Amino acid sequence: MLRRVSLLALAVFVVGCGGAEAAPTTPTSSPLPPPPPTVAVVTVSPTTGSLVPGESQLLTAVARDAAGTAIAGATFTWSSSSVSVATVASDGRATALTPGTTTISATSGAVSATALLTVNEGGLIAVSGGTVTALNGQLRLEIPAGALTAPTAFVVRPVAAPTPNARLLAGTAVAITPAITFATPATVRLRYPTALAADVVETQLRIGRLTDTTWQTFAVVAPDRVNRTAAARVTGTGTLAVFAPPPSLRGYAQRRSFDIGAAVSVDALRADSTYRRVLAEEFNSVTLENAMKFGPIHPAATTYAFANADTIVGFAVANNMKVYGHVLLWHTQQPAWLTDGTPTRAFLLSSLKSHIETVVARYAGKTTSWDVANEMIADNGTGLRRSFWIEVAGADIIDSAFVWARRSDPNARLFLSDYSVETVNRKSDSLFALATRLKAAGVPIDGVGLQGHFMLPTPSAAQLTANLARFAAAGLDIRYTEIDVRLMDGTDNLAVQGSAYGTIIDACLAQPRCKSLTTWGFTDKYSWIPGTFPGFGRALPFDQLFGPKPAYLTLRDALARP
Ligand code: 9MR
Repeated sequence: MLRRVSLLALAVFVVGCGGAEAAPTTPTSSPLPPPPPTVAVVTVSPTTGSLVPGESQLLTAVARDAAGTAIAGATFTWSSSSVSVATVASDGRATALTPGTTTISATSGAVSATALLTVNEGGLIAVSGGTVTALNGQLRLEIPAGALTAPTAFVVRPVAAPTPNARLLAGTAVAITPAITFATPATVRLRYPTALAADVVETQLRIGRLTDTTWQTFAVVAPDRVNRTAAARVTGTGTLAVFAPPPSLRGYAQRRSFDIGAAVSVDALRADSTYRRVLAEEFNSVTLENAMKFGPIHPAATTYAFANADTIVGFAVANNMKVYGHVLLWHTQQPAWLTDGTPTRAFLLSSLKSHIETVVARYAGKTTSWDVANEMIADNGTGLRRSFWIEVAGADIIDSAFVWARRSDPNARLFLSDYSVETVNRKSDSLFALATRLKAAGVPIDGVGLQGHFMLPTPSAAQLTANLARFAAAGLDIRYTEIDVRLMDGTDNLAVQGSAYGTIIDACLAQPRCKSLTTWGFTDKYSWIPGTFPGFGRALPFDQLFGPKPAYLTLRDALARP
């Protein structure tokens, strides 16, 4: 049989050769290779994908000519529309990085095709040694017999927020459906797919069980950084959820006992659920941007308006965030009843005293610190600003403000804050002189707030570090209290801005007495900059759509470093 086939093949070969010899013309030089077929259509498969961070998926592309024939050896250029969500290698392998969606394109010739890739937050989960597999964002949990009264297999999938209550637990739930019953206490063990997420396991991880409308959380035990697992003992019936926090500023800051804060606008907080979500996920402290200022909170001599401040403080407490009180003694945003006419020293002293006693005492136990005196130094840097407080009441009103604040809340850290004082310069020299005078006089001052309203170019690391060092050496804490880096409209310098944010936070992290950085707002959607500096904007780490900018990533990288 074999032999017969070989003979037949030989016969065909001979006939073929003879045909070629009989051709009317014989080429005199070797023929040019045929032109590559024109690509008419590209297809990519699969056209959609769903991964969790750390997973990857191979996409394949095929190019066809106008006749629909696949073109062998066609080459493709791969790209991802959002490289922070997922990257794609030259062989079509997409690797998921952070939650979001991205369009993966394969281009051959002038023709492209795309696949939509969704990256979900999530982790892996196992119960009492059960096995788990993860594929394309679907997690399958095999529960060992005896651990549960329910059937032994469940599909586990990432969900955005099963109930509004889920948001009370930082992170996003990975839920088991349907509800399951643990006949006896069972150990739930989970593993994170990325090293990044593992870094926050110890401080951020939550395991919860949904009963009716409330989440009962279980303490996470035995976190194991090497194997990236953590476990909890779980009992009862309900939908079990694992809250796997996305890597956040807050998660990393918490780990190093650092306060990463944002100034909060009450209007945005009330109106914008994305604002609320990002604020609570990314920050562990808030400063009230306006709601505790003298005019807004004390509009008439005997009237206080606490509602806005209460709203922000309530949000912070509910989300386990620190509250920085801002501000008691300042020359701006004063109520007319205080400044109109010709106030006397006695009137200003008694008004400020009762103001501080009322406001500081009301929030005692909720505020961890206060900006007691703000912007006391003259803009030309030579000594005190000649505000009406100082002109009428005298410089010792500053001393008194600190004393009244300490008496009204003995646990709050008390700060003196100013702007254009971030490097060693004439103004910061005056701030240093004031702060050290107060401290030497026994006034209860704990530190200075360097506001940090910057534009490009920002100071060098050495300039920032030298200034921090002298306040620290004087026994004062230092904070960056109002950071923003404004950009001129029409310029494309987000990367430069990002490294500026990195330099600023690195300077703080390198100084043991600098344990806090607050940005003045956090999204360009609600920043004071465009209204005050026309032609400038984009000063904050999140853009107007709450997308993280390079500045966000440099802050996060800095906080994540050991
Ligand atoms: O961001 C605040 C803005 O909404 C107010 O209109 C303004 C009023 O003066 O105050 C802004 O916040 C300031 C902060 O309280 C003190 N340092 C400078 C800040 C920017 O002006």
